[in-house]
Formats: sequence, structure tokens, C-alpha cells
Amino acid sequence: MTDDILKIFNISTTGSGVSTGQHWLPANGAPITSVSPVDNKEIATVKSATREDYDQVVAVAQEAFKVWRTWPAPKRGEIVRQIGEALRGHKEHLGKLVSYEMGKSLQEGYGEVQEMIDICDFAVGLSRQLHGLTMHSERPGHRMYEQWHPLGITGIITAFNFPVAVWSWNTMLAWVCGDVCIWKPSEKTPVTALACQHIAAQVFAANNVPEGVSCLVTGGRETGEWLAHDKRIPLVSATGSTRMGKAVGAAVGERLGRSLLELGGNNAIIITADADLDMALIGAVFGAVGTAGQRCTSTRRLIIHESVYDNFIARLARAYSQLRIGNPLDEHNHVGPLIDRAAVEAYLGAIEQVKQQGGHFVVEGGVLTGPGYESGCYVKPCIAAVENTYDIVQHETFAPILYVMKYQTLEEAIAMQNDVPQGLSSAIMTLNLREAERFLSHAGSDCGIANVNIGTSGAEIGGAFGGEKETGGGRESGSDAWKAYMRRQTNTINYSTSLPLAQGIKFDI
Ligand code: UN1
Repeated sequence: MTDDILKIFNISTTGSGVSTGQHWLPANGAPITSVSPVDNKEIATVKSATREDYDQVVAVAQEAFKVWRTWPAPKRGEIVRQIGEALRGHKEHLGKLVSYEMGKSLQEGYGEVQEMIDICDFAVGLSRQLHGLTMHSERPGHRMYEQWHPLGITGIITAFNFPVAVWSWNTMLAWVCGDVCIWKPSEKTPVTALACQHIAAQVFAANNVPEGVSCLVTGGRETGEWLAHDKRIPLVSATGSTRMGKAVGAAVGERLGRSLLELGGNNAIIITADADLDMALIGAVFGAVGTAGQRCTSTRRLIIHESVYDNFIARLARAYSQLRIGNPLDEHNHVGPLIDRAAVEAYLGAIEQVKQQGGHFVVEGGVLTGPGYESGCYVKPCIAAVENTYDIVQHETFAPILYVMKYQTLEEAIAMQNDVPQGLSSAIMTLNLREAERFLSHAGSDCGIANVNIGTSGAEIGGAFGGEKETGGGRESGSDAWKAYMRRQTNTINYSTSLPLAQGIKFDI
């Protein structure tokens, strides 16, 4: 099914995965084969970067930065605008490729490309709004203000679950900020990355953008380590597991570089006695089974008031019995496969642990077999009644396993919601103003994202995206997240005829 799409993006089934823009290096690293979890078919094999290839890419990026940083920001924005237009033209093909390579539903594949288009639009506007402040100097005849300057090379490490959108959140902002980018995509989804590189290269060629502004280095863990340890890369933005983020954060911190970490979540919805249960049901089911539970914002826990618990669980179970699991390219289906067999093993392992630790399943899980399920990656979304303190509940399992638990008071519910190591997304379902405001207050949710009457997943690009605690503390995408991609410079200018010192210090010579 992908041959036509590969042709559109100029991707050979045995090509290089290393590029500085229009130029593809004859990469000599280990081959990486992308296999679709939809039907277990090989999509393409790409050659990853050797250390030599990598160093060559960094050298080209360094030269490109010297030129790119001098382009006026609105001109850089114009390039991003054209990339947004190209993405609009390719939405169907790229969305399908995302769905096929990653396994998310076609609707979600299109949604992911839409997020890319949206961040392009956002970045275009931003290119005229990289504002600094002016301050009043304490000295007469002085002016003080701040400027935001480009930072240098941004290293971007992305995960398989949003194989292209996360690249665009980082890259489009970094580009309008005057940075150049080196992208290491997930080794599970290299082909969609090649497609993005192709789209960017075409726009760059038409506008004489220097080679090296958009770089791609396909590779495994080692490639990520090169980026993390590399002093030539002032900012490394990494999305993935907490384990990976701790390693990247330590390596970048050791050289006093900057890291922007977007790691695991353990997201809960509190469903109060005053919730609109119809809305709560949609939010909970989409949050838990969308992308087969493989979003960092997926709903992992429902904290339900005891007075509505039995009723809501019965409704959830009915909704789960109607879920259609199967080929994600068939829009009839709600849930596609997990990314690979290792993910299926992790899902089965978590189910075992739930049972061992005392939980019981109100909707049973299991691996699906038979026609249409030959890849072995299709699993049943399941629901387990648990205690929040179970070790397995404290961990993020990237699979459609939903934990449910009861509460009596809102204080107790908020404490349970916060009592996990992660702090990405959270939500409350209530029509009660006091409950909603308490949840959003300084004594409420401790997460980077806190929603009212919306589920935990599906954040818009206009807000800053990221979370606290083991989620890593970084913020990507909207609001003022752009500041992470620039360096701030404070400028004080003396237009008087004397040189008074700050703090009133006298120093006569
Ligand atoms: C992720 O899973 O890494 O909020 C990102 C959401 C999406 C992004 C998820 N906009 O669910």
C-alpha cells in the first residue's frame, strides 16, 4: 500500500537515512528496517549514521547556522509558511504513511499532520513576535533592554508515537528562532521522518536556504548519546521514556547544555459526583484507547467518586464492548495495533503484575489472533480496578490498560491524582465551579496540563506542552515555549557623558 506514497516522497526502499537537507550522505551505519505493525510488512530499510557521518552533518549544520541566523526572523517565518502549505498538500499521503508505519488510526494520522500545519501557522506569526522587554535603568542617561538571539544547533530526539508532529513542534519554532536542527527520529518510524525531510528540502531548495538548516541522522540509542554529549549542540530536545530522558538530561547537564525533556505521563481523570457522565465517558474512552494507549497524554487512571462509580464502570464496560479493533487504515476501526511485539510483551507483563498486586479486571485484556491480526500486535483495551499505590499503577505502561479507583472527598481525589512520579496531564469532569477551581488552584493538580471537562489527551498546539516531576519539566509548542530555543541577552547602553557605576559605587581615578 505504501509504494505510491514512498514514490511521492522520493523514498527508496534501501536508501540512506542521513541528510543535511537536499544532500543525502552515503551513510555507512547499521541498516534499520521499518516494519509496519499493521500487517508485519517491511516498508523500507534505511542506513543509519556512523560517527563519521554524524560529525560531517554537525559540521555542515554549524556552517549553516552562521548564515541562517542572519536571515530576518520574518523571512525565516516565510519559509515555515511554505512548509505549512506543502504539508497541507501532502496531508493525505503523510497521514496515511504515519498511520501505516506507526499503527495509529487514519483519523489520528491526519490529526497528527494537522498539528504540524497548526504549528507552522503559529510559528509564522511568532516570527514577528520574538519580543524582549525594556527596563528602566537605575542610572541617568542609560537605557536597558533585552534581546533574544538564535542559540545554535538544536538536537531533536523524537519517539515513535508521534513520529512527525513532535519534530515539527520543535523544528518550526527553532527555525523561526534562527536555529538549525538535527533530528534523530525513532528507529521504529524512520520512513515518516524521511518523508518530512523530503518536504522540507523541496521548500528549502526553492528558497535557497543553506544546506544544513534541516538535518536528519537516523540511528539508535548511540546516535542519541552523540547528540546529548556534543558540546556543539547547545540545546537537546528529547521526547520519550523517563529512562531515556534521565540519561539525556544527565549527559547534557554534565556539559551545562540545555535540555528540553518531554517524558512519561501517568494521567488521570477525576470524575466527580457532579460530572456530566456522557461527556466523561467520551473523554475517558478516547483518552484510554486512542492511539492504542500510546500517547504520553493517554488516560491511565480514572479516579471516580463512589456515588457514581458502579454506574460509570457499567457504562465504560458497555462502551469497551463496542470498540472495533483492527487495521487502522480502515476508518471503521477505533483501535489499531501496538507498535511492535515488545510492546505487546510489556502489555501482557503489566496485566500479570496488576493481578499479582491484587487488582481485578472489569474488562479483560488479551492478544488478538486470527485473520487481520497476523502481525501479533493487536491487543484488547482493558480496565482494572486497583489501588493507586500499586507499583504497576505508579508506572507508565504504553498500552491501553486503564486503571479505575474510588474516592470519597475531592481532597483525597486530588492527592491520588498527584501521588505518582509523573506530572504531565490531568483532568476533572465536573459541573461544580468550586470543584473545578480547587482542582486548578495552587493546591490542586501538580501537572503541566490541567483540564476541566476535557480528557487528558489531545492538547492544542497553542498552549505550552509538557509536565512536571519525572515528565521532565520541559515545555514545547505554543505560548512562550520558543524562549527555550533562543539565548537572552541583556543590553545596557550609556548615552550620558559620564560613567556612573551601578549600585552607587564610587571609583575615582
Ligand atoms: C505525545 O504523546 O508525545 O496532547 C504527544 C496530545 C497530543 C500530543 C501528544 N497533542 O495528546
